[in-house]
Amino acid sequence: MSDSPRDFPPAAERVLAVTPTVADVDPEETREWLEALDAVVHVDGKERAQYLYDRLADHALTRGVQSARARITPYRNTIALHAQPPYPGDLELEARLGAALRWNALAMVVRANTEAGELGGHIASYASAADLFEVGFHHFFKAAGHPDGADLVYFQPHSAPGVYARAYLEGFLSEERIARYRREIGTPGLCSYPHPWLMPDFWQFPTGSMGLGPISSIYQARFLRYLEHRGLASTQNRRVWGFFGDGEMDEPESIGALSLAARERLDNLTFVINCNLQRLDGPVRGNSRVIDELEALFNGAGWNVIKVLWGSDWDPLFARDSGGELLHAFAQTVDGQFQTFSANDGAYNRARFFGQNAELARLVADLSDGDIDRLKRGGHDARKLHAAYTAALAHQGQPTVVLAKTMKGFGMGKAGQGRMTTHQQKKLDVDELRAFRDRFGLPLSDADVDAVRFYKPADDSAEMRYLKARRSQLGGPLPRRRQHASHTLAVPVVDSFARFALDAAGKEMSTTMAVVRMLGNLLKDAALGARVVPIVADEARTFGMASLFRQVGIYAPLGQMYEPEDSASMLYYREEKSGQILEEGISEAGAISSWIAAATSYSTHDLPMLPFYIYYSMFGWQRVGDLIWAAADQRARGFLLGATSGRTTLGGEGLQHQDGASHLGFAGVPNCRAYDPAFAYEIALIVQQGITEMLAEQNDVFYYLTVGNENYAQPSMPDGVREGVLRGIYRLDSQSANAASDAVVQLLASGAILPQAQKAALLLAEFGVAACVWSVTSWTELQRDGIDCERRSRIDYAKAAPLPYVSQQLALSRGPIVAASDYLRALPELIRAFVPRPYVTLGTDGFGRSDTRAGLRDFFEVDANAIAFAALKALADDGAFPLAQLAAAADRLAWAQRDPTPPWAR
Ligand SMILES: Cc1ncc(C[n+]2csc(CCOP(=O)(O)OP(=O)(O)O)c2C)c(N)n1
Repeated sequence: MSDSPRDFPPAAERVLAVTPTVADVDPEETREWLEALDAVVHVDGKERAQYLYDRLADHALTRGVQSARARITPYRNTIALHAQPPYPGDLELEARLGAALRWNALAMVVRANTEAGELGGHIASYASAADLFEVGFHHFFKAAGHPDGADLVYFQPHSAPGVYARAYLEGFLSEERIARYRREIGTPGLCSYPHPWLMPDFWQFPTGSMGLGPISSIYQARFLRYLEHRGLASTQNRRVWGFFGDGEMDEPESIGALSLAARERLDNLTFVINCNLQRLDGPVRGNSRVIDELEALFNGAGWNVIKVLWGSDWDPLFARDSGGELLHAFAQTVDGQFQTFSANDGAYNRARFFGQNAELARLVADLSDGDIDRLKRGGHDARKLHAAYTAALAHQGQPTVVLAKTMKGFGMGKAGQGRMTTHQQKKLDVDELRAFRDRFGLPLSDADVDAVRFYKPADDSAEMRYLKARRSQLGGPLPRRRQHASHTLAVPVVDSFARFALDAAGKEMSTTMAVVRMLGNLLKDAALGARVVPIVADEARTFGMASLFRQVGIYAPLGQMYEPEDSASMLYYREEKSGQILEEGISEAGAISSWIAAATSYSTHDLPMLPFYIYYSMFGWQRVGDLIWAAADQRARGFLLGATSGRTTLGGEGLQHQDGASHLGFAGVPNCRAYDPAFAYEIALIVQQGITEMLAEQNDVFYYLTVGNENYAQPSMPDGVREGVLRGIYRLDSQSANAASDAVVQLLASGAILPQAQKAALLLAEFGVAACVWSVTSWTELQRDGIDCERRSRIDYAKAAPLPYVSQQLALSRGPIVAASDYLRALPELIRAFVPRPYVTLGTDGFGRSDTRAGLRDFFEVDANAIAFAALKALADDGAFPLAQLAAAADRLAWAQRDPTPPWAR
């Protein structure tokens, strides 16, 4: 089959592509039904027609007949012309500013790719989004200086050049700086996409990974409400705006929390979807209409939907179109075709769109081809957008989505408007640049254009004064990011929340129990308690947190509208408007989004909070790794608690539940301090240090702790261990360390495997081997210190090389070193370079499976027997244990008949 254009189906057949019905077997009958409806509209009016239509739809349902189109309104603007408020701005000045912004954004990308080689960047996305942003900047987005407080705006990431262009006109970014778009090393430049880590005084929200912006913004809007309902901040007049792509809406994260936004009635939230109908490779929905699909989706989720499809110059056409020909023609046009219309000129559109029948042709008979070419889509018309945003602000009880139809590469002419490849376009030739200048009436000479010079109108020009006046009216420039909270919080002493852990005296307890108890105590702290945000994803009972339900309540914006089944119980399921726990249901992505909102509250609300999100470590880690990365970019401060962690500590749950890798993932997150503590007092010290670092010192770090659900004896805190606990390693017991014997071994272990190492030490004593046990609280912190020392030794090569902390500690000991954890071997391997003597690592490589803890530890070879045997073998290799005795040891330690296939191959 040929793929030439003439093989595409004619318009009449294309109807079927967007109308999900079977073929029309009786067109005459169809026409009669449609005419009957037309007659009702004509004679009795729309209201009556609506009534009949709804009755018919209800009746149809009783016969099992459904309509897939029930949630789709006609393909025109939701706000009728007569309902459109007068435009409050100066359209002429805004157009001039818009032209300057478009030019500078384009120039930034073109220069980055001509002067500095292939740095990448996007022109076409901002070309489509410019008016969506600018109407917001001129008339809606409130900044920090506004009496209502600041709005929070999530910008479409690949439209970042437009936001930089504005900051350039506002004087925040210098010309030198914008000339360094996508060049961040050395002299300050600009990051590709919004990254708070790299531009901490500017960007607030990292949106570069598609889908994270939508879900984060929903939970941000919810967090605004949470603060309000808990009496912590007044946020009722603040708004969250999210600008996202229509292609981006395919991401599960984009749509996964839509119903939450509706359920919680987040009318402080507005999404503006840039429906330029294209994504990176091609049309978002070539064979149907993405706007219809999104309308149905958002409607179904309970949102208020406002469509902005056609610009003001279409109004007279609609007014003349008494027969509904335009809507009929739109109904027959799929997005792939709309894209082709936008890539072609007025003559083409007259022939191919308006030329479909005489009535349509008549509608544009008095327009020139140039006029037809200039007919705008709604997303490029400030008046239409203003009307939509105004309606969104006025709408109560639901979040609003504005579906704004735009053209990708708008104004790029033949160089890119509506072209399949426009997303990736980074360069324009001289003719194309000049055409762009002419299209937007920019006052640039040919020489300016040829040199792609940036353009800034004079400071005292009318448009610049307008730009500044509008922003000053709205409270100042935006985006701007607060780097530190204006106040710090008093850090509680460890005793106040963890006395029980310091003096555990051998009491059996799991580390999960310990941390939950500390959390309960911190919630009672006079200074800090109200700022603690416990977050769970439907696992509170698993982690023994049910007591917190009663203690601080579960946040529920509508309160508790039912009598809970367990109301008679002490620990009943208490939901309330001012509840403190964020119970997110089964949505790890939602829960981490809440955590991000709380963990960045010091910046977005100048209100430091202390979130603890406790979750199944496997699901939190594997599922939402990208959101954790975004949290790190955003300089989140808070605690992530990976509970039921480890591959052998979570018994029966099996392969999909057992986490053996999360610590390796966090090793790659530069501002995360990750710990695998074994004892309750270790947790107490780490939590206290975390609070100090994040809330008092205001360092942009967050803490990850793995905790387990295995009960074992918790010792009281020995003296002098604080530094070691925090830096990553300390010696637990030294009773046998100084033994005169040659057979001395060092056993390093973390978390739930530490008690196994302690048992191994006892086993080794049977063989005359002195074993010294070390608790490794953080392999990753040790490695960071090690690589830092190693690097410093190369920088200050003339000086004595600094010794990594782990090397210092182990230097005083003797014998081979055996390390074990409940994670992959790669975790203890992180420190191999800094371990002074022979080093053997044990870990849980492979798929988990269901069994008892003992069975699993035997299988993965991280139990006391395996550790003890590894120690004996290492000693034998060193000549410190007789080789001949290994066979007897293997028998004693159940090592004699191991399966030759390793666990990771089974
Ligand atoms: C998770 C993720 N996947 C892929 C990309 C690469 N990417 C960047 S922009 C883009 C297309 C965006 O299309 P759309 O959302 O429609 O925005 P438009 O530029 O058309 O306005 C893609 C695939 C990304 N940034 N994030």
